[in-house]
Amino acid sequence: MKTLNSTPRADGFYMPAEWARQDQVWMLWPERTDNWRLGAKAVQKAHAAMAEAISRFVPVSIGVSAKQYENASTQLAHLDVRVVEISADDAWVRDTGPTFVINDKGDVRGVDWDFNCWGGFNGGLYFPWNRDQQVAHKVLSMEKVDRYSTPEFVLEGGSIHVDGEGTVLVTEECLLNSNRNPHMNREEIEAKLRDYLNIEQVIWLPWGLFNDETDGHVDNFCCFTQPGEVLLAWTDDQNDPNYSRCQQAMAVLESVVDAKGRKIKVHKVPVPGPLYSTEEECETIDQVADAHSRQSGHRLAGSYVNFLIVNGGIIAPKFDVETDEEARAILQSCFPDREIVMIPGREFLLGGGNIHCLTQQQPAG
Ligand code: KQY
Repeated sequence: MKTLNSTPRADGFYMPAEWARQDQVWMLWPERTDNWRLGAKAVQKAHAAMAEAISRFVPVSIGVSAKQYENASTQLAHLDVRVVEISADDAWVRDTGPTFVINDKGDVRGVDWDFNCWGGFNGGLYFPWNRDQQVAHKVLSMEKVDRYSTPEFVLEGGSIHVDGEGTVLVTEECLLNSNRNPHMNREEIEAKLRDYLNIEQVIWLPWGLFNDETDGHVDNFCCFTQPGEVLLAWTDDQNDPNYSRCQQAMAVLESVVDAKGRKIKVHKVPVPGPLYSTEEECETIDQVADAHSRQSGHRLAGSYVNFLIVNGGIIAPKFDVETDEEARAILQSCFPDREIVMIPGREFLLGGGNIHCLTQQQPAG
């Protein structure tokens, strides 16, 4: 693996859409007891279920710390997944893993963004995060995939969604937040996205979902379902703090065109709930000074948009609420040729994200 001094754009590489053919999907095994309840045992079970669902469609590699290697290998033994030793500070490989880019010859490379734990010392979620910062490098090295790196530019994979045809969706709440790249303005950030994703058009939604602890990652709010079409989390309840966020996103989406000059068709999917954390769920999470504290009664940023597209399938969260079946039908209508597999998503949500945040697709070469 080489670290390259150029950019994907200069070299003819671009980030493909998530629906492009995939070689594998990466995950990381969760173990932080100050983020996951019950000593992380409940979420480890949920991870095994997620690995099982994904591995029906595409090979899965799971990074595990040395400490958890034996436990994870045992819990995953019945599955056809690869367990490799990668230490990380938590399991959010969407944000700590590489963003893969491809060219027209079928070569694959990876972008290793700078990572500051969703805000560093200005709202970041835990300290330290040095192992997280090494994840992308380790994955690329293991795969012998050449690496671009942006030591001067902080970005998380969950804060971008591309259509593979020149357009990226982001939120101002996250990318313009003073806790990411305070030395850069909107134009300078757009220039980085152009150089490293090889896109032409940035669609800036003002906000992500209410109470999203990543400062409004787009992957929990709005995503492309095909070029020119997006799925947007939606509420008609004017008393829901998401109401104005949805309205503002819609106003932007109705007024822009994408890189190919297309108007955007918007599919709405209901925000589940409202969902709140319970006392029982929070009481077994370790309380430590260096990690974001989790209190009961907190409005959770639950979203059906936080799903993963895999070869032939969609792996989406369900929350045991009445909107689950409506969400399934909407996903099926957006992806008529893919099997919709819904798995329980509450355990992931309690840790601050969901299926998309916990996975990273590696496109086929
Ligand atoms: O939205 C994501 N891509 C990641 C969520 C991270 C939450 C950390 N607790």
